[in-house]
Amino acid sequence: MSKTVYVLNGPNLNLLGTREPHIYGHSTLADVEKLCGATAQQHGLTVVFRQSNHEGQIVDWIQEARAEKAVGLLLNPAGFTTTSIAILDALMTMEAPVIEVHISNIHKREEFRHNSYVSKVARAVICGFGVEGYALAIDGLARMIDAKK
Ligand code: DHK
Repeated sequence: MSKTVYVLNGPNLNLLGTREPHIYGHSTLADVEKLCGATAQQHGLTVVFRQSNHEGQIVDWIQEARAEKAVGLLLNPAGFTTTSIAILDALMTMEAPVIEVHISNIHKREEFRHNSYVSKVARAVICGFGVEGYALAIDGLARMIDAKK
């Protein structure tokens, strides 16, 4: 059985570390990848970690996660959170749990960030913990899939 977790990151997250650090912190995306890898390893899981600024690319990777029978999918949809029906439709095809991650607390921010399409299909949502949210999401996912055994 696959033990792979896909961690997908949307637009502008390639700029982590230099992008509005008062909101998103000082860790880079490479730091987040390391954090995810180390956290997943504690649970005997491996991570496929990707980032794209392009909506269709993210849809392709969600389809890949499904085809590869990933045990879970973490998605920080970033700017596509409140706009992308295509990403929502792709997520609706996933049988494995989808966890929505945001670095910042989107509900404390501008109203246009609040209405997430991804939340309509996500099994769980983590926001406001900074990049630590990725590690918390992997821990939570590991418990979720363990409980099913
Ligand atoms: C990241 C973004 O790029 C924004 O578009 C979202 C999210 C918030 C985050 O907190 O990780 O509104």
